[in-house]
Amino acid sequence: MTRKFADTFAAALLTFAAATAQGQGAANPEQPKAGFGGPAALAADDVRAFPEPPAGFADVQPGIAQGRVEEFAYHSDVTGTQRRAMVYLPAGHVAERRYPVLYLLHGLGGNHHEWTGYVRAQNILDQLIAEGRAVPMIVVMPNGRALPDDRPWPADRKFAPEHVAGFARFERDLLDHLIPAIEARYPASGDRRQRAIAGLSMGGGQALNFGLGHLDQFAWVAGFSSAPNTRRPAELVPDADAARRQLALLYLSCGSQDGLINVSQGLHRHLKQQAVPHVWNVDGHGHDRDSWAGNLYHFAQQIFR
Ligand code: FER
Repeated sequence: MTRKFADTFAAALLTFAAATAQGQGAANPEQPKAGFGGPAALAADDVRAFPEPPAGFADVQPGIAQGRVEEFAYHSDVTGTQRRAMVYLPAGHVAERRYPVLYLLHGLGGNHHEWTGYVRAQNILDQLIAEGRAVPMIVVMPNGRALPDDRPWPADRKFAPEHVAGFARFERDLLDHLIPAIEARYPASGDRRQRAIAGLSMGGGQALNFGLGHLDQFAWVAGFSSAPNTRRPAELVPDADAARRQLALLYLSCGSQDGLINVSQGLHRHLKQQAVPHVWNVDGHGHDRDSWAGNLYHFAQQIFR
């Protein structure tokens, strides 16, 4: 049983409860199980865009230069507190160059340690950069819960509106406080073409909401297994022409075993209908690190080129 199993089950129940409240799905009590445990309802184009990464891609590999992961603190007027983010600095980085920056956001139960601790993002990046398959980049992994107390909330209050609202409040924290602080402290480029945003689950919804909502700030956007905090497709992409013009890459992924796949499917179908180019990768995983590590592996190779 994965660490995320209980979370996803709760999520599936919540999604079901919401659907039931809207009068959809009420006739079929089997629906949440069908959506969660077994394969979700897949369309013909809900398929893998890439093969599985090679074995060991998220492990420490002997003989490969390692980047440094350090804690960064900044003040936020949104929360009125000192906030923390983890920052990955690629091996061999020099102060004289400006590096592109990927903002990488965690899920509802996580914090600023989730990408390094659970997914092992630093090992994935070390290998890709060492092999020349990814551009050397700075990766900022913030705490996306913009609340005065930003520790993960207990399981029984995880879906409380005040908790979920903290993830929406992170939009101004990111744009007004974190990004300027990162660019003042690190050799980070301030160019939108050199700035990406991606996240998993709740963080996937944030990345889509904030990235597509601020195309002047982000050229590369990815949602992995995005949660129901994702804005509705028509609201996310009000101007398909602007999205086509300004996005260097829009990347959506989800596991075929993930009960939240309907969120990503809805956006994918809308983008397809609006002819907005995007990557759509449906892998064989669930709501877990296998999917997130694999999609970071593929996304990181495509950005900042
Ligand atoms: C929901 C189901 C899942 C939801 C959020 C999640 C805001 C997030 C899950 C995660 O981040 O792992 O209904 O509503």
